[in-house]
Amino acid sequence: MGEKITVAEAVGRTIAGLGAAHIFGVVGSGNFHVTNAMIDHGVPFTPTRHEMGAATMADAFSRTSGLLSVVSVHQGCGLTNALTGIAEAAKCHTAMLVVTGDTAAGDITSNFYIDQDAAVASMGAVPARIHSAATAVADTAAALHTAVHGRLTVVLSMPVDLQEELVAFDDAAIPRMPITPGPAPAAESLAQLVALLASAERPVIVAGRGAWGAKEELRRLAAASGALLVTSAAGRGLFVDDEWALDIMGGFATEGAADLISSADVIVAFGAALNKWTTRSGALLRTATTVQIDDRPTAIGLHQPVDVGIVGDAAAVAAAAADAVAARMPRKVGYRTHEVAVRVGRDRYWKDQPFERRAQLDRVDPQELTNALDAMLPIERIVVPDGGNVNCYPGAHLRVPDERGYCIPLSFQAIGMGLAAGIGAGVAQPHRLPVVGTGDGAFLMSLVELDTAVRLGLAMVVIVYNDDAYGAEVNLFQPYTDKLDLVRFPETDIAAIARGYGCDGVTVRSMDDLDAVRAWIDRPQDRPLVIDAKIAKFPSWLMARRHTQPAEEGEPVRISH
Ligand SMILES: Cc1ncc(C[n+]2csc(CCOP(=O)(O)OP(=O)(O)O)c2C)c(N)n1
Ligand SMILES: [Mg+2]
Repeated sequence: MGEKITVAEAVGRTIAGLGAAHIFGVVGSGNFHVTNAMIDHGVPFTPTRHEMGAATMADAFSRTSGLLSVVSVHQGCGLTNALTGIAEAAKCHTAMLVVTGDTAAGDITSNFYIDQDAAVASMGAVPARIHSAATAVADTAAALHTAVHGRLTVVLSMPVDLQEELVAFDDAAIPRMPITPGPAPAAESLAQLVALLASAERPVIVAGRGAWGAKEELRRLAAASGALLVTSAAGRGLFVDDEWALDIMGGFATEGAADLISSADVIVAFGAALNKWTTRSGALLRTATTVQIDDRPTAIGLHQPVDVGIVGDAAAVAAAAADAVAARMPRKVGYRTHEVAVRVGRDRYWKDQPFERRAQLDRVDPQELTNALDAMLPIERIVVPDGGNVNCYPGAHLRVPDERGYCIPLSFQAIGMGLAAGIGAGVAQPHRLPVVGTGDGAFLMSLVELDTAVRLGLAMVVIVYNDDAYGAEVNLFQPYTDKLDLVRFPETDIAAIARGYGCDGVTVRSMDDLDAVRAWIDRPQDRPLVIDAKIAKFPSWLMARRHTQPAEEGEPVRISH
């Protein structure tokens, strides 16, 4: 039978018993008891200053650790504050469980009342709820299993009246769900893949986040096929130690890397969505025969039509194909010629690309600044880019140690997620230095979580590319109008604000000012360093490229960023 405890406690103990790794949250009356129950049963808790920060930290924690994170928020307004972070996690298929209070069924007069299930569903997350005291443990276990096994963001609503009811609880009776193996690939489509790779002259294999578990199998397949390796932004870092790998495919690729990819005759994507960013709106795939492997049937062809779609596990498909290609074509050269080796060496990283330095009076060139920081900061880092004009500098120039050393919280393209994502990723990997690259607009939108980082004693570096503006908007609209006051701001002393929070703060107006950063790195670190980098004001190479490249035929010019 087991002891009698409240539903709130039973929910918390079930979540703890099923192995949740960390909770991030803001506690109110509706989630007080459940959060305490999880903590009491061994799940570490990080109190954040805003629910959006909690959701974003949890998302980044899960992405970079592969473990289940929990977000704990108050009902109604606590949940709505978290919605942007929940949408981001849902779009990125993060296994994350949000626990939240809810008003008692039918109590629409409560100030906290909203239709939580509808709100959550419209974010792309899965609504779940505690239906009764008798089903509380089963409801919780089902929600958690849906999150973990479906790689989904699930929101578990707990009506406040039910939370107080008593239920018999027994740890040993928590339902557990075995992991079921993924679908076996169809023999026919596997044979098509093998035939294509065996005859390809310039094959490229691209891995997304869905292929993280298939690193060695993919390297073997690429070696057997004479293929170059590359990742999507979400999968970045997987092949850092492979000499035949480019860094990132898509908007963040160097021009030389993009040239090598778009010259491929066969492109095979494993666990990558092939969205418009990865493919440069399809331009990188134009001449290749394309194959997409994903364990979700719905992912195949979702963003880009492909020639062959294979539903299957990335590692299993790669291993089977590697053996078959090697047997059919021993010692195949493919794309791995001496000339291509030289090009890969030259064009793999942005730090090696020539550029025109554009420093302005008391303002540094953002590319020169980023390359210098890339060389200066320890490679045991987690790079987290925010959005905006400047996002390509941290996003593409800062190198990463491996796939867990990069977290790009831009699936919803919301600015202001970088700082919290850096904190969540840092909590997941305490041996690594989070390095967040953000604009002044995104930073000032979200800086309240500096308090959380300081409280945690977290060593991290926040590079604020400060142009006193929503630079993306300035650059986007400047060609058409001079009404730009609404996206420009007076100078803000971000280093002083950061010091006020208890961080170290450095203002950079010239490259010589980076000496202070060097000194910070050399000291023992127990708090964030915020670099207020006053940067020269011009469109980044990423924005400039979008301005200069003609829209694809038939494609309307889009103003969305
Ligand atoms: C939450 C959210 N609000 C607004 C936008 C639209 N937006 C995109 S970039 C940007 C400006 C960002 O400014 P900043 O962080 O300073 O970076 P910059 O563009 O100046 O480099 C805005 C407002 C968005 N993407 N997300
Ligand atoms: Mg700005």
